[in-house]
Amino acid sequence: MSNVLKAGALALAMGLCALATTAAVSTPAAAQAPAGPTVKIDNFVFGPAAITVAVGTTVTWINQDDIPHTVVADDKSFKSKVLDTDERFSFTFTKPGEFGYFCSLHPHMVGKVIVKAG
Ligand SMILES: [Cu+2]
Repeated sequence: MSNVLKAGALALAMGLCALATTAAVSTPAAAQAPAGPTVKIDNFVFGPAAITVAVGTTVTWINQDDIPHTVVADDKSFKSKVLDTDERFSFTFTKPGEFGYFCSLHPHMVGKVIVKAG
């Protein structure tokens, strides 16, 4: 449980960092930093490839690549539209477990969200 809390605090700190960083850049897409943890998509890679969150956490994927990608759960429990550069997809994980996902345009791109009970 303390690891989850630490992860939450780290994500919050990272979010504040991102907010401070993007504040100077007045692009509309960067104007609103997501509240929860983020997974960045860049150079055909989900980063971090695996993320651990508490039940109830909303994870936001941000496509920072210059080509389109998607975020699709292995079990199809979530599925984004095609995300162009700087577009985002968010999903709230309400059940514990390990949720693998991939990019349907480039199926070799895979990641995982590990959801821990609170
Ligand atoms: Cu892709």
